[in-house]
Amino acid sequence: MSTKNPRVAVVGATGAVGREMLKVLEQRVFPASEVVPFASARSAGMKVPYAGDELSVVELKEDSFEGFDIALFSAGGGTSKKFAPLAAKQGCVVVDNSSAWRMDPNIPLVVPEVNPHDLDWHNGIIANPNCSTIQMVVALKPIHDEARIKRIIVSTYQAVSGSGQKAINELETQVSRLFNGKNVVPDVYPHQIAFNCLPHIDDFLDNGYTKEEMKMVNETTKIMGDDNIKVTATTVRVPVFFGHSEALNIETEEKMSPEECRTLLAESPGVTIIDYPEKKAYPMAIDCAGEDDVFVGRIREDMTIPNGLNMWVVSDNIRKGAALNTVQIAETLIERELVRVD
Ligand code: 25A
Ligand code: L14
Repeated sequence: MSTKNPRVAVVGATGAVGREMLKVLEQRVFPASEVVPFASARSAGMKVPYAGDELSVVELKEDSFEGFDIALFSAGGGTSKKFAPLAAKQGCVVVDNSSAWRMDPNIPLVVPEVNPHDLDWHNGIIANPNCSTIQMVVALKPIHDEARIKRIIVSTYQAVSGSGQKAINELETQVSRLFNGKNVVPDVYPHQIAFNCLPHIDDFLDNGYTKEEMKMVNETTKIMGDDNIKVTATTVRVPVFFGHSEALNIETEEKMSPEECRTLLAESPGVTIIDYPEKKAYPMAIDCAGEDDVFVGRIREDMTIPNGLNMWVVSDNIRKGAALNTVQIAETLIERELVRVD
């Protein structure tokens, strides 16, 4: 085994995110000595593309991680709960894309542009945050460092790819059936998603919020390392295939002008500014799909409070929101020589 050229397991490799993980590993020339795709028994033997080749999917079993250094998981919370501790026990560091471990105080929750130092205290499992949270904190961390964010009000416009390949197929099928005058029967979502907006992502909780909304509230303070930031969220599913969009309203301790904010974000890692109203230029999901950065535009003053800003933030939820961030965490682990389970 080598920590510079790790053997990598991709768990959930047939899913929308798993396939993108393989693509990102290839595109970034990740220094793996070997990459092996795992999924459930029903996908064993299926071929998935990687590095100009086709890899054969292997059924995930309890002893699968023997001889692996890093495992990238995206197979749902249940799979992560069961298999991530087994992997860590077998000496394989897990970067997990599910919500299973994110709020565990013994598990770092990491966005490499924001809190890479939290990787230093990992115990074999590292959690990759929720997609909507990732793009928000990449845009807001530089502002928080300069002006101290007190409160965030966020409304999201989330693509169907967040709920996996089945949901991508569902939107496609519904659009096509409706155009052909046929009825639609919702399956993944509780209601028709074609030509509609659903203010409902993940399950409802007793407090009236959805789990997705509470992920944005709780994960943000953990990643930013500041419990004083107040977050309130409304998360909405829209009929878009790839790319989550977010309207952010923030209140800061210190004043920051829209111009200062643009200049600051333009030089921040992982952020691209598209903010030219005179040219009708702003970030849009259709342009951001397939890109790596978090795109920010429509930066303007909130004129109802002394220190407030509004902005529009878009990113590819399957890339920066999931697969890319996971691979960046693995790259940072290698850089910092942290591919070790003690
Ligand atoms: O909300 P969470 O918990 O944080 O989860 C986030 C993501 O996890 C997945 C889902 O992604 C979601 O977006 N997920 C969540 N809950 C799940 C659940 N209860 C769940 N997945 C399964 N069960 P997804 O749908 O894009 O990817 C799911 C991947 O996880 C693999 N998997 C599931 N159970 C597993 C497991 N892997 C190992 N062990 C287990 N016990 C799953 O593999 C998939 O890779 P699979 O064998 O179940 O294959 C699913 C079949 O779907 C088809 N398919 C999928 N993607 C594509 C595709 N076909 C064509 N193109 C594609 N891109 C194939 O037919 C495949 O066989
Ligand atoms: O917690 O359906 O990472 O868009 C992210 C995608 C939960 C579901 C998570 C979706 C998931 C969400």
